[in-house]
Amino acid sequence: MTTGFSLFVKSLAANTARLNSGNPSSVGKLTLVLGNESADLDSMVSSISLAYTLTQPGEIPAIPVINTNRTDMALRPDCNFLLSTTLQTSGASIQDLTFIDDFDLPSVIRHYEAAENYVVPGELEIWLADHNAPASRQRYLEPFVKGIVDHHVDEGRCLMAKTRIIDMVGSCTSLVGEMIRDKEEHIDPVLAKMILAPILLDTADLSPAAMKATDKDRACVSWLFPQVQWAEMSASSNNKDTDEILTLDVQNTTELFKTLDKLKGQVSHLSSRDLLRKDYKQWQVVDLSGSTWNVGISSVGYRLRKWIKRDGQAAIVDAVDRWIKEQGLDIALVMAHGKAKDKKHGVKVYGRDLVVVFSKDRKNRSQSIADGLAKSDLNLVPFVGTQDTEMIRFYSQLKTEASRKQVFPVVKQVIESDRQVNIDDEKVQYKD
Ligand SMILES: [Mn+2]
Repeated sequence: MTTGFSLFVKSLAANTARLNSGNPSSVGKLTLVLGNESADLDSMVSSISLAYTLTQPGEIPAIPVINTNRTDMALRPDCNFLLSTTLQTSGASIQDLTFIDDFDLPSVIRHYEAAENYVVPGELEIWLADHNAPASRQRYLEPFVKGIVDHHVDEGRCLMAKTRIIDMVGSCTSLVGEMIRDKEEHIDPVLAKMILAPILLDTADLSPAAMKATDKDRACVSWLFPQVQWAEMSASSNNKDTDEILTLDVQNTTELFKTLDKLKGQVSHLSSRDLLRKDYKQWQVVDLSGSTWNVGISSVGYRLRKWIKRDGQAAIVDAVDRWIKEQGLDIALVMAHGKAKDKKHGVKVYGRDLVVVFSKDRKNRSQSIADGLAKSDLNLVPFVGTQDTEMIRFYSQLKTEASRKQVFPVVKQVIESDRQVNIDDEKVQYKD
């Protein structure tokens, strides 16, 4: 059966060449659907499925853009596996996808900027999936953003976008799923499995304990479930040996979740640098003195205690320092999270650690920023067994449900309300 989805998937292979053709507008309207720069499964599937549903029959297909370098796919075995398997079933491959380093995005944009006066307005449309403001390195996209579908705190940008769907559900893919469902109740079974996957991964299989799933996520899963082709229960499926064979031929949502979660959790072989860049986002925040801070947050699925045991505190700090230099950061936050054995009860419990590292240039601000973070509702307590310095703080984050989605707004608020205090100001205060 050839469905709209398999036609769309087969069209992916032509996209990169079109963007590199030197004149992308010669074939008419260009719609780019960008995921966010952390490029997790939610982001990738959101941009692919949103590009699919934005494409009208008979029109030139919208182009999903994976907002990370092509080689970085190796750091994301869960994405690699789900996408290669589903795309293959539809007669395509992961090679056919367009990654951010496959073409020169600024030059494509310049082409439309130059043409704006004599090309019909709306010839270039940018859609943001899984983020609501372009990444700090992609700010120049802002005038072209026509649509947003996202589940992060609204950063209040791109207010001219004609579509702004921002709803803090568990998975952005649930919002795209809702849009697809409005147009077509019955979808291709491969698409159903593709969009079900990130919803399960982001909500821990809709687990109430994880407190991530909302009614919209649950509704989307209920809609998708009967449309997925599940594997038949068979005698061999209980055979332990088959556990080692990686397959999407699963019988239910729990098996699908476990397969992907296991892949996503395979990080212990990664170097400190790869751990820092695997799931990374960067922003710009302006403080009360009018100074701009480059803020980088790495989400690391590896607990700090284990990491220190493996590499040592000094090597980790060194890797973060190098990362700060490489990315030009003022402050780097490393959110280490995952299950670890609870010493008291001997059972594995989910927890979070936070490392905050300042650049040398911001040394004089580290105390007030750290104080601001300590006063926040993240419930930070000093990490036991590490040495803090003026530029580095280690914490246990007791508010474990706060992921980067909640932590960034806190950091932003703390920096925005902080300012450079010089010695003269302090003298004035003493006089009072
Ligand atoms: Mn997301």
